[in-house]
Amino acid sequence: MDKHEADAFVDKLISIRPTEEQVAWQGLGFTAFLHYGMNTFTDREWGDGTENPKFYNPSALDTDQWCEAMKGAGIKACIITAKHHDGFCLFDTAHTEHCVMRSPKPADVVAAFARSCAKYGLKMGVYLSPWDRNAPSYGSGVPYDDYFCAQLEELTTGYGPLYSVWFDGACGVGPGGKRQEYDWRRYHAVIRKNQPQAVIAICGPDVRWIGNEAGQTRPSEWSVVPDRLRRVEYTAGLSQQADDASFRERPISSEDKDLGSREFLAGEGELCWYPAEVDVSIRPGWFYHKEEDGQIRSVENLLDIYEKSVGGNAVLLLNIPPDNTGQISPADVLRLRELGKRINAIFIDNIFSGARVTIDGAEQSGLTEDDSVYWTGGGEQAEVRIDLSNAKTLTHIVLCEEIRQSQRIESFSLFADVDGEWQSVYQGTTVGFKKICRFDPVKAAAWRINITGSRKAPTLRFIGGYRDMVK
Ligand code: FUL
Repeated sequence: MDKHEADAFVDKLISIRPTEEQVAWQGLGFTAFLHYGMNTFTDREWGDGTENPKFYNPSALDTDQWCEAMKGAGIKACIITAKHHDGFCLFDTAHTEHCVMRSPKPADVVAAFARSCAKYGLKMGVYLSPWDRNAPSYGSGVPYDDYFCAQLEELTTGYGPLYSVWFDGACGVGPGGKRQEYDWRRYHAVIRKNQPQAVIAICGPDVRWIGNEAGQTRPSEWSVVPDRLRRVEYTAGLSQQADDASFRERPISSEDKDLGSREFLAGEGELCWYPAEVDVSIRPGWFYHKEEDGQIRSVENLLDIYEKSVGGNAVLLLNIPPDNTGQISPADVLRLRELGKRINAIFIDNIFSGARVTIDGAEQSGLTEDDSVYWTGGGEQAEVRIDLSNAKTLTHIVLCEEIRQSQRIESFSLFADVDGEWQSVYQGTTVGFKKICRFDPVKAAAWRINITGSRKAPTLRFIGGYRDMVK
């Protein structure tokens, strides 16, 4: 690429921007997944669809309790499995008898959950598994699409505003060995029509699956990626045969370490804004199993996942499975509360608030406050200086770009003035919506952020400095 081409290429990269729905979704940061349904009562992860609705029998269902537990961790939104692969519906659907209304506890769980979410100020989303091992029409093409869309219609019109509709990539074989060719275009259209503010996640155009279920985020997580990633499930759904060339593009493996560097994107055609979501369970399984009561992730492990996902230009979708009483078990509730306290204790007080901030020598105001003010640089590099009135110990620095202007920062370094010497404390690559940098405690009155590489002109919307008192 000559200079002219390289310039045009960078212009193309920064012309890729999020929709307002994607910006709102990204701002939620910490969200939850609730895997609950027939598997909770059969002690399985994947039901086969032959389960008797009578098996569903919670003794003390309490969706308020779910919300209280989530609030305890600082969670802002949550997605419920309205129907998992076994086809059993947690809502009062007119389209199948394989649902909660035929159980010994005939109450619409999605409706109860929607009321609780509204009461507790949580945004609600739904997971509706396209793969349905119970529906007789599964694998028959249009009749199943009709069925699936009718259920989507119910969910998107009957339960108030949704922030996300989550389509699982797990596509399996239905009754009689039949496979369904999903009509994604049609499914998406139902959501756009009834819930235009909702994002469509995973097998959808708005939110990208991170590529693993272990809670890992790439060290450099880009939201500007090849458009073909977005069409993967789409193409697979529309394709006739599994060995179709476009179908082979389908897996986004965890080996895909680089999805957005300049070098990687140079060989790509169309690009899109497709931000990442990290889905991970607080326990080994997605559903509750009593024998996993002793295997709840530790607070430190959850904090690490939180810092790397929410602070790694992604959204965290932490799964917390209610148990077979219909409540989140006391041990998980406690862990969520501990996690919430731990996060709060670090991030409650921005030590940079009110400090003198200069960028390339010019004073800047507003960047240490969480408001809409943002700064745009004049070149690819910049030096930010933060001067405190006296030396303070920090363990974390948070940086945020203004993603409405795309994602631009490619590399940066943090320094602290320790006894008159600039000491390097952290080296990073991407920033995006939010970057949390953690380092060993350093005491200093002056701090420096050097943006060493960016796509044309970097932006900064927020700079925070924090201290973890536990360290
Ligand atoms: C997977 C499913 O097969 C699991 O059961 C779970 O729902 C997870 C979030 O997605 O594809």
